[in-house]
Amino acid sequence: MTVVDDRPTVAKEVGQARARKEDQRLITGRTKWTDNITLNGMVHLAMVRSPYAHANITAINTTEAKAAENVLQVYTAADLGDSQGVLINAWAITPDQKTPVHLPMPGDRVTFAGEIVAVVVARTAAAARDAVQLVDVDYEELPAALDLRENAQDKVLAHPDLGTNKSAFWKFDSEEAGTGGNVDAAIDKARTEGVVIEREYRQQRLIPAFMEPRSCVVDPTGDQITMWSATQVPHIVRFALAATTGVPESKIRVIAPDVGGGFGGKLQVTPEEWLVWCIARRLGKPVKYTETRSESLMAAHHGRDQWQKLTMAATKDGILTGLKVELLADLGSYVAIVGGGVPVLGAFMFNAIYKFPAYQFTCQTVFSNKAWTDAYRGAGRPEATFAIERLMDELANELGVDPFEVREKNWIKHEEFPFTTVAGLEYDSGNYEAATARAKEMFDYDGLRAEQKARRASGDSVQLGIGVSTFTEMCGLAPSRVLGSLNYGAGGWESASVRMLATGKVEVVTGASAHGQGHETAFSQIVADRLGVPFEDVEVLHGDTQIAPKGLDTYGSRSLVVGGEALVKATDKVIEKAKPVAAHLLEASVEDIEYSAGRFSVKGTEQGLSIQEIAGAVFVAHNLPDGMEPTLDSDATYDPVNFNYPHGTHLCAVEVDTETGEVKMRKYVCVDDVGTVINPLIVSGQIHGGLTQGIAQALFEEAVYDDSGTLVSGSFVDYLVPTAADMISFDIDHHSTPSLTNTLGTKGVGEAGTIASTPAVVNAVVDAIRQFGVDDVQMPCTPERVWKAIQSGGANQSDPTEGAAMPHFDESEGGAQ
Ligand code: MCN
Repeated sequence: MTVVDDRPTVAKEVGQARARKEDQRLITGRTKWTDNITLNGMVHLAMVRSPYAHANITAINTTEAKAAENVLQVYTAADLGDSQGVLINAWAITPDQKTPVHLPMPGDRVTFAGEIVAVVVARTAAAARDAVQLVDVDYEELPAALDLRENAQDKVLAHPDLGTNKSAFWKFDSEEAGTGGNVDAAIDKARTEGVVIEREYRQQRLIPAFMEPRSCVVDPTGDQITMWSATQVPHIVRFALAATTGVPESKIRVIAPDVGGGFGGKLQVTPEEWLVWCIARRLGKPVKYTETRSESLMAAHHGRDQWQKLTMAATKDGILTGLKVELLADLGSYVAIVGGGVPVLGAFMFNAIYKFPAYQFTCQTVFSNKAWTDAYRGAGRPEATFAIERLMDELANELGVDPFEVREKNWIKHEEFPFTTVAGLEYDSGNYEAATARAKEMFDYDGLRAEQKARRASGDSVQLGIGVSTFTEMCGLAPSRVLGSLNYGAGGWESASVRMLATGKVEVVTGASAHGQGHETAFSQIVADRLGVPFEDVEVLHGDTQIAPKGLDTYGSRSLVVGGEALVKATDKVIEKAKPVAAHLLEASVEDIEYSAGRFSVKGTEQGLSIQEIAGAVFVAHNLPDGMEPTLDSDATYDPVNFNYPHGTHLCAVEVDTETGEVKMRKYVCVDDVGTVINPLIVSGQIHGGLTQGIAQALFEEAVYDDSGTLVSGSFVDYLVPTAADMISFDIDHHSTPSLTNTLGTKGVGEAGTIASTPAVVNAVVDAIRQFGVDDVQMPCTPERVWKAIQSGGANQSDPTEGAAMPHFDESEGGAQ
């Protein structure tokens, strides 16, 4: 664990609720989204996509489409051959993971409805789209693998040539890892002497549903090939293009202009980007493609989609003794860039804030004929948090105690930090007691429990439910060494540059790539404080591999804790560089120079110079110390020593109409610990957005395929992204225990709200109707599901969908690690 720097800074900016610099242009639309980019001679692409989930392509007739007005060309896989590129998988979770070759456009067989089979090139986007209808594709339909639990038993094969749907089997066992005891022994003991809670939960498939559809422009006509893309990961896109095509990185410029949201859904190097790149180079012209909303929903990657089998052991007093997790995770039809690793991220979070003495996690990843899955806000951690927080409520119910009682008995006490968990992580700081006390007070926990009791007693048709979630998460991806030990194909560092300009203004370059998070504002606040310059004088540049050549982009709530720390280090180097100049100009020795809040002064005197004065002196270079280079800029690349662990207590009250099954949110309170808050306005915004997405999983959203593998929730009419009208006003507060692993003491916030809120809401729904014998309602808790659960007295609640029971797996089934 590293140590907090003690450099004196005067925090004028950090902690201020500054309105976001970037919002003026974002909110008024005075910016260039990728789709607004128009270049001379630019042509447009539209994709012909498979209507079938699984089919052989027997013939493609492009004659009519090619003859259509304004159509220039139609390409199939046969036309493009190897030049179409190949999608990369950057995370083989086991050495023998089955990873089918993933072409942007397969020539022989389609494996999900929405896969690209041909590309139309036309003078206008409208002409390209119209001509898509004229491409005649003959398919021979094949049986489609659509049920996760059946797929795990190879009933129908998603890729018949693989001979199995099983991609990889991954295991963590505390006894083997030396972090805890034997889980089976703990469960056996609890069966005779204690309590065992066994449940199966389903994490429905979700769609990231970012506001700006994916869009890409490639211009091959300059000295470099320039790609503009609505992506979260310009550096990773550049790497993938360079690594697989042989075009040097210096000849590829990837620009992520303002990007309208991603939520993990834009961390892919996509088939569409590949095809735009390939066709632009082939034609020697700029090419643009922007997807429609339906294409976005069907063909951008999806998230979640797991079955979880959980066995939790405890003593009769409610002390946890063991946890066993068996997961099935649907990969969709390919292993996406980090798709196989998403459930593995969850492996470290099922134990959450609790002191389990024994733990085992196994995961089988499984192919299907659906869109491929990958990171969606939280990536593995919301699934784990949901499971454990639901189980804790079930344990409390079994023991007849308040849900907080079992949590308090088992959580890590604040004086026990740093704490090494049974999953092998070292939590550096936290205070679950304080966050909980504050949340209960804000919620009026006792008052609402009394109301609940009264409503139950009176038999009110509208019942009150109270849900708790005392979550933590690991974020700030991540220490490269740890990622390496998990076989992740990249590092976890981040890079920054700080340049003091002659004018006294500051240019900051970050390798993070914001797509809605407000980095320009928060990063300006950090640098303004450290350099003692006005906030307005700091400009943050990002999202362009030419301007920011080094970076690993934005995901995993890493930008502040990793990128922000790189920024701190680069800023400190600038200060160190300025010190000898100050000493020289003030005719003092370097040892006598003190720095505080933008001013260098001679100890014990009034003499001093501001950093802007020094920047001016360095620029003119008339009077510098011998050998001093005349620049006041610096770079830093930072690799963290640990993840960081935000946590919080979330409390939700819902009203359930027992006659209609309708669930209404009544109150939502959360107290989060994200360490030092740089910008409270941004943090609140992140939590509000995060909560909305987590609540959406609990109550509204689900990607539904029909029996033939067609996505029926293929528009925003069917895929229910909540609007502001569906939400209530959230009451949020912070309790801060600074992280010990970075200078600023910060912890990430980008995913916290999503991770915490889903179980809080479902716990509340179950709490409201438990009196009818219900102990689970499958997500999303629609009125129909809630009503049916009440009517059936809880029968079949865990599994209202048809399909096989969840099978058991072990090492022998899927391959070794
Ligand atoms: N912040 C702060 N104080 C803290 C923690 C964070 O002021 N203690 C600020 C940061 O400076 C940054 C913002 O909060 O401006 C989010 O920071 P961080 O937690 O580092 O997350 P990232 O910037 O790395 O963003 C990624 C994260 C993820 S993983 C998803 S998914 C997500 C999210 O951010 N997708 C988003 N928030 C989103 N917000 C928008 N508008 N759009 C998305 O697609």
